[in-house]
Amino acid sequence: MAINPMGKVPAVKHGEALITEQSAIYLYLADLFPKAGLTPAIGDPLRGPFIRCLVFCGSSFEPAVVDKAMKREPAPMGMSPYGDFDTTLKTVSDQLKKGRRSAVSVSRR
Ligand SMILES: N[C@@H](CCC(=O)N[C@@H](CS)C(=O)NCC(=O)O)C(=O)O
Repeated sequence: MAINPMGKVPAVKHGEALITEQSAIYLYLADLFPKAGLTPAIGDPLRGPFIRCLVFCGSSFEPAVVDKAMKREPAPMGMSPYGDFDTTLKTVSDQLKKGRRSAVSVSRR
């Protein structure tokens, strides 16, 4: 709680900065250590798809999985941050099948 008042992990304290949210931590560390080559660099055609995947994790995948695990009805399609669980899972699954060097594409059932 002293590090993250929300009581959630992961959390990183770096100097005065508090960074929470997995995606933010990954980006922060990659930017901090650019020579490690942890992410596609700015200007790399894979940078956009990479950021999309990263943000998708927190904004869509995580809420979809938690709603499913808790057996909660998702919000109506037009109001749900992820649409529906099956589409969200298919988007991840299709990308994994394509491999790491291919750009992410939107998939619809
Ligand atoms: N959206 C957050 C999720 C953080 C989260 O839910 N962390 C869980 C572990 S996976 C946690 O700290 N649970 C302990 C608790 O809430 O007491 C992220 O991406 O980092």
